[in-house]
Amino acid sequence: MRADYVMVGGFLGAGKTTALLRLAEHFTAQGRRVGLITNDQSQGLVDTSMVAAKGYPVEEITGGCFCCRFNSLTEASDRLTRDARPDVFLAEPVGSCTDLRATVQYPLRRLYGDDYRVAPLSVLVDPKRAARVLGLEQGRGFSPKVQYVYEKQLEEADIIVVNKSDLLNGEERSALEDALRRRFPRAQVLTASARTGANLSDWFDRLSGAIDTRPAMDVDYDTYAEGEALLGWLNATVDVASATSFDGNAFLDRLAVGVHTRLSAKDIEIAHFKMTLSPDSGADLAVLNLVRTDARAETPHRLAEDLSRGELIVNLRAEGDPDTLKAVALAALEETAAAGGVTAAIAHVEHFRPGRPQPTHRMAAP
Ligand SMILES: Nc1nc2c(ncn2[C@@H]2O[C@H](COP(=O)(O)OP(=O)(O)O)[C@@H](O)[C@H]2O)c(=O)[nH]1
Ligand SMILES: [Mg+2]
Repeated sequence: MRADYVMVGGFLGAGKTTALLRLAEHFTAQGRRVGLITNDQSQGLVDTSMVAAKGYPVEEITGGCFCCRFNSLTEASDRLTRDARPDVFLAEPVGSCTDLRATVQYPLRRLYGDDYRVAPLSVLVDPKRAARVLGLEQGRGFSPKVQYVYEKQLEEADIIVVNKSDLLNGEERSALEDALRRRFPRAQVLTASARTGANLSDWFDRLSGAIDTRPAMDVDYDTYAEGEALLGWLNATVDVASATSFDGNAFLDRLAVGVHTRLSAKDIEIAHFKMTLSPDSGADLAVLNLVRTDARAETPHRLAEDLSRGELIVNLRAEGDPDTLKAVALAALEETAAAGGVTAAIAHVEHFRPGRPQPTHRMAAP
């Protein structure tokens, strides 16, 4: 029996991890075994800790995207097979990556077609971000080379999923769908909400369909590399502790305000800023997300109780200099810790711009 291989792409903050967890629930309810693969340019991922907290088997591929670490992807699948024997793999590529059809989907099909049935490539979008990129709405956004990467992601999709339908009225929804269909005629377009579950069954059904075997798109790797490198990345893992117990939710909120205010003042566009705080005792997890500089922070998960010691993970991706992102995050952390009587010891921090993508394989046809 071949396992299904489902890849869910889309830009940073589109809702890939949320949607992957929905898919995992869906397949588990059908009695199937799932294995998840998260991916990032660096270690210490909020996504991995969120997926692991839900109890799903997960492998993390760090230090590069699937396309540049293709062998790590298949090795991770082999490890999952050994440990959990999944019959569905759910893989989330790095949100700043494109050309996945030529560098992952087609190579998987051609080289590992006996092991996997490769599902159509889904690309999720945040509706606000997409409306701005497509010129339907005015507002802050990314510079042209970052937008190039964004548009290339859409161009190669088998299925474009306009996510977060709960944020749209009927008119906005059809305007966005129409614009996407006009601009990307090869893609199936649908609107759903990974958060509320609305219309997800339509997406799930389409995943069992065939992939479009069109020739891979043209990509200007210089523009792609420059666009990707305009995005700064910062990851930090921090041990937080206090002699008396403290309110972890308030701590995260205050830290987010500190980072957000400073980035706004510097006119830096946030792609995705996410944090988790997990107390050392118990299995609870607080999550905070912010997906645009002019949006509000969201907290899909809160801690039920105060904590005295825990681990904070900060993942920030924004169109700005990594040194600035680090300085901003550390200043906000210091301020928040001091105000709350909390000590914050940095266990790991890294900040960088992604290097030039150099795919292991590139196949123009399936
Ligand atoms: N309103 C709304 N928010 C969503 C939905 N799906 C995801 N989000 C939020 O979007 C943010 C980014 O989600 P995440 O899954 O981490 O995105 P990723 O970077 O693409 O993996 C988080 O705050 C999610 O809670 C949705 O359907 N509706
Ligand atoms: Mg994610």
